Amino acid sequence: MAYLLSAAALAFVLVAVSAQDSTPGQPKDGGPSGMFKVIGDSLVSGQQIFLGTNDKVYIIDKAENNPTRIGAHPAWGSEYTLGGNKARPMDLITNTFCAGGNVLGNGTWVNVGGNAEVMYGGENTVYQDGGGPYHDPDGSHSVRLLDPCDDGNCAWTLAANLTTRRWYPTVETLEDGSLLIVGGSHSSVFVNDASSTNPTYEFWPPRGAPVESQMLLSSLPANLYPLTFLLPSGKILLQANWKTAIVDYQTGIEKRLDDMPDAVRTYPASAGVVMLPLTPANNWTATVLFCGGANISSDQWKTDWNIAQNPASQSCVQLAPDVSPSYSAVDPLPEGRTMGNIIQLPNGKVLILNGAATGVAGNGNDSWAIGESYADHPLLHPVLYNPNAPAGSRWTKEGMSPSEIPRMYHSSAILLPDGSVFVAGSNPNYDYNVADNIPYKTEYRVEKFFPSYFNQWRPEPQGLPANLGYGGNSFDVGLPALGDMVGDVHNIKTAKAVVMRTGFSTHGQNMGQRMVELQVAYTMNENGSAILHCSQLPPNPAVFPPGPALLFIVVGDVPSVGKQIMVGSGKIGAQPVSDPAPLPNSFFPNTFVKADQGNSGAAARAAGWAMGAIGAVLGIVFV
Ligand SMILES: *[C@@H]1O[C@H](CO)[C@@H](O)[C@H](O)[C@H]1NC(C)=O
Ligand SMILES: *[C@@H]1O[C@H](CO)[C@@H](O)[C@H](O)[C@H]1NC(C)=O
Ligand SMILES: *[C@@H]1O[C@H](CO)[C@@H](O)[C@H](O)[C@H]1NC(C)=O
Ligand SMILES: *[C@@H]1O[C@H](CO)[C@@H](O)[C@H](O)[C@H]1NC(C)=O
Ligand SMILES: *[C@@H]1O[C@H](CO)[C@@H](O)[C@H](O)[C@H]1NC(C)=O
Ligand SMILES: *[C@@H]1O[C@H](CO)[C@@H](O)[C@H](O)[C@H]1NC(C)=O
Ligand SMILES: [Cu+2]
Repeated sequence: MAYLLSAAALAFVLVAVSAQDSTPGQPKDGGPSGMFKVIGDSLVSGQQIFLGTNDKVYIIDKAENNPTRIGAHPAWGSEYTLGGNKARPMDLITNTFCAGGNVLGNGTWVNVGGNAEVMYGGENTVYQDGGGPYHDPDGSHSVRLLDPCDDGNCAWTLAANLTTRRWYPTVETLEDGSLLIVGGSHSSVFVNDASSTNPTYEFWPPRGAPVESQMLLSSLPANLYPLTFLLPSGKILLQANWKTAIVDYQTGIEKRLDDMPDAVRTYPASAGVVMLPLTPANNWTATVLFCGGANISSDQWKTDWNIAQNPASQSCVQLAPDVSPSYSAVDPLPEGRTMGNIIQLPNGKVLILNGAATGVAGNGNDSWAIGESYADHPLLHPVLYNPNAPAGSRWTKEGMSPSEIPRMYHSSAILLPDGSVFVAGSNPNYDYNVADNIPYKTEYRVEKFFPSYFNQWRPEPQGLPANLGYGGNSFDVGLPALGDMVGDVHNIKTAKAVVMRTGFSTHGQNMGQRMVELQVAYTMNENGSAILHCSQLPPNPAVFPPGPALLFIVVGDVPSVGKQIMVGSGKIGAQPVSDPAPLPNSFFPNTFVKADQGNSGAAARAAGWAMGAIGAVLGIVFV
């Protein structure tokens, strides 16, 4: 193998270092790859979380007796600063107990619904106005708004109430950047029944009276937090209990697809559910993956048997609703899991963590409950799914170690810009509870999980845009000294640009989570640097609805640090769309092809962080 010390490459590295502000560099706060690390205290329990800015995660709990106070009452919200690993309490005003949320096309986050005011011990009141011990007025039809900020000065505000009360609603961002708010219940229940259910959807900003859904009416009782996905067709995949439909919310027409096989996936069975990456290779066709949950029939959702020891389902199925009405089985989970949080990673793989091997979501004072938990046998080990691996070998635990913290009911997880996963919550209790005899206490510890790429040198893309639209001109991203950074210049052929929304995480769902791969071409330079030519998003906002997102460049299996960008016009309303400009043909110089003969480049390929770092410092180019 020949090493060539290149003065030009060295100069380039020095320039790159001084221009670090605009280029995502290496993660500032890396950790051991495949492992969890406790990073801080969330102050309130992380029942609902979302990434607001590059540096802030917003945390929403239910109203309960958290020792952290704000004003005259306990706090049930906080803002977590990733940079300093410190949280500040925030006032959520009304009771956010099991609310839903998502982001508008203009960047404002919305948290909707919740429950009535509570008394000590989590006892429900009849709807009240905040006179109880926690000063948490009825939140069941609240609309709470937040414009995330980095200066520590933003606050939640209340907008006009929803038309109806919604406990456990789902919120989906539509292609015009407005929100669809789906289902829930009018009152405090474990699962819905005919008298509690709110079998309707409505919009925000409001578009009048709620619309009744036959699908929600026919999916009792396990239809709280119904599963929704905006499809590239502009229609909504709606899945609840054993039923499935495509809903055209413009006309109210619902088309039935096949029933869900094997297990209930909705709350409280709580499978991990995610839309797999929409890519040029699959023509941006949606496939939704459902993993785990519980095989509980509609007449078994009573608390007169020991649900906490019911084995969770191992079944994984997928559905491509625009292609076929039928589910197909894919590799089952290594072990049955309920309440798994499913996280789309920027390299296309899917991580599942948190949850339990037996039981379901929910809590109660039943004699068989574990403390108050309806689940038991926490699963501490994450599992990784590779949708592109051959059937039979898609799941792995390799290179990953377990957490020490059970994450049971009311846990959450989201991807962060550095590619790590923020993990919070767990509180299967009526009220804040850290009593010694309670096995699953109210949990405030925040962890990060570091996927395998945390021991590899990360691509350092230059010139990432701050905005992306639908179609139009392409943009160029510089990739300096690719051979040094990622071990092999041939990796340029695998380079991807991916746009991700990390979503609003609660109850095992990340509402709005999705990943779109852009069309790309490359120009590899003889000196080892490269240009990645990238199209903007496909000219269809239903592929990726407008609003904030993260943009990553992935080379080989390794993502850069992501940059927060704005997708679309930055406004709610019809999004501008244009034909995509053609990309140049990809180019790879002959010199590399020749030099490669008789030189497998194995050492370079094997080079991890250390080799990349040495190469970067010395300006060595592998030829
Ligand atoms: C590498 O080559 C490209 C294309 O000729 C050039 O634009 C770039 O400046 C070069 N980079 C370095 C570090 O010499
Ligand atoms: C986004 O739109 C909503 C609804 O009109 C509005 O309440 C909010 O203030 C807007 N946010 C921004 C940042 O303009
Ligand atoms: C559950 O039991 C606890 C402990 O006895 C009590 O404080 C609480 O009020 C009960 N909650 C409900 C909703 O029954
Ligand atoms: C929402 O409804 C509650 C009653 O549940 C009422 O007290 C409150 O004033 C309403 N809020 C707004 C902003 O209209
Ligand atoms: C689910 O449970 C039913 C009995 O309630 C059983 O007939 C069926 O085989 C089970 N399905 C699976 C996939 O285990
Ligand atoms: C890709 O999808 C678009 C939009 O649905 C369709 O018009 C086009 O024919 C598809 N292309 C291929 C190659 O299937
Ligand atoms: Cu809940």
